[in-house]
Amino acid sequence: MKQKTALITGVTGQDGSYLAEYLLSLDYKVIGMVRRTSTINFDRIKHIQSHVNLELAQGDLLDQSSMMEIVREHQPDEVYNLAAQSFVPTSWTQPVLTGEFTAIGVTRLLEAIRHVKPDSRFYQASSSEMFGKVQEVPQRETTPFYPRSPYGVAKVYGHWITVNYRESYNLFACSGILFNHESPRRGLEFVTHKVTHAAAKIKLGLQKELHLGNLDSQRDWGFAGDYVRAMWLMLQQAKPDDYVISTNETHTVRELCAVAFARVGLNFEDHVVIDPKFQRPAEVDLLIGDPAKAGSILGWEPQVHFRQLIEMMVDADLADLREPRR
Ligand code: NDP
Ligand code: GDR
Repeated sequence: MKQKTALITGVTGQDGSYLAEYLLSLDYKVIGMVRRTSTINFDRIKHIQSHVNLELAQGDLLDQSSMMEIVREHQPDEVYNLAAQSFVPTSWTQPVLTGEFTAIGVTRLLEAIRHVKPDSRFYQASSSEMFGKVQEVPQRETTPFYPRSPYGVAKVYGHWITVNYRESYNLFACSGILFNHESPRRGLEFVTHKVTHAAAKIKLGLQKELHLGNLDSQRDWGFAGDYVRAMWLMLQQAKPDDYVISTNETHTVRELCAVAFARVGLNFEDHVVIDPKFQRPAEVDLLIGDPAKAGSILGWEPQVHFRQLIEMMVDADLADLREPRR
C-alpha cells in the first residue's frame, strides 16, 4: 500500500508533537509546518526530528502563498490544522492577531486545499471554548455556541468555515471540538502545567507561592496523547463530520491544585495566592463534554483520567527540575 502523507500545522506545539509521533508510528510520511523564528523552538519534537519519515517545511498561517506551496509540493492525503494563537488571555490583548491566525488562517489553508489538492482530508482544531457561556450541560455537537473571548469567537469562525467548505465544495473537512487536554508538554502558562510545575518547584524549595486567578472555574481535562488519536480517527471515516472529544468529567481549578500539591506531600492552601491579574474579563465557568458520538462512531474513549494526568505532569516536572531533559 502507498505510504500516506500528512501535513501538520502547529507541529512544534503540544498536540502537533503527539500527533506527529502517532502518525509516524502508523508509518505516515509527516510534513510538519514550522514558522520562521530567530531562535529554534523545536523542544517538543527534538526526539523525533531525525526520523526518516519526518520533514519540516517553513510556512505561516498568515501567508497564503506559503500554504499553497506546501500543499503543492507535498500533496498531503491528510491535513491537520493545529496551528493557532491558543492562549485565551492573549486573545484579549492581541485580538486582531488572534483573529488572523485562529480564524482567517483556517480559510487560507482551506483555500490552498481547494485550489491545489481538493481530495486532501482536512482536520480543524476546534475548541470547547466555542461553548463559552454554556447553553446546555453537558455540551454536545448540537449545543449552540456562545464564545466568551476573542479566541473563542475566532474558533467559532474556524469551525463554521470548515463546515462551509465541506458543504460548498464537498471537501472532506472535519471539525474536532476538543475539550482541554494537557500533558507534560503543555505550555507553562496554561493552568494545569502552571500548577504542577509550581507544586514541583515548591517541593524542591525553588519557589514559595503560586499566584492564580479563578479557583472555581471547572474544566473537562483529558490527556493530549489520547486526543490526537481521535483526530486521526475522524479522517479515517467514510464521511466527514464534527465530533466532541472530552472525558465527560469536570473538576475545579481548586481540585487540580489539591491533587497536584498532594502528589508532593503538600497542602495547596499554604501556597496558593489569589491574584486579580489572572482573572479574565469574561470567564467560562463550567465545561463538560459529552463524547458519546465519538464513542459510538469512532470507537474512541479516553485512557488517562484526571488524577492520573495531573500526577503524570507533577512527576514529569519533578524529574525535569531535578535533571532537565526535554
Ligand atoms: P500550542 O499553543 O501548544 O501550539 C500552537 C502551535 O501553533 C505552535 O506550533 C505554534 O508555533 C503554531 N502557530 C501559531 N501561530 C502560527 C502561525 N501564524 N503560523 C504557523 N504556525 C503557528 O497549542 P496546542 O497544541 O495545545 O493546541 C493545538 C490546537 O488545538 C490549537 O489550534 C488550539 O487552539 C486547539 N485546541 C487546543 C486545546 C487544548 O486543550 N490543548 C483544546 C481545543 C483546541 P510556534 O511553536 O512557532 O509558536
Ligand atoms: P483555557 O485554559 O482558557 O480553558 O483554554 P487555561 O488552562 O488557560 O485556563 C483554564 C481555567 O483556569 C482558570 N485559571 C487560570 N488559568 C491560567 N492560564 N492561569 C491562571 O493563573 C489561572 N487561574 C485560574 C482560567 O480562568 C480558566 O477558567 C485552553 C486552551 O488550550 C485553548 O486553546 C483551548 O481551546 C481550550 O483550553 C479548550
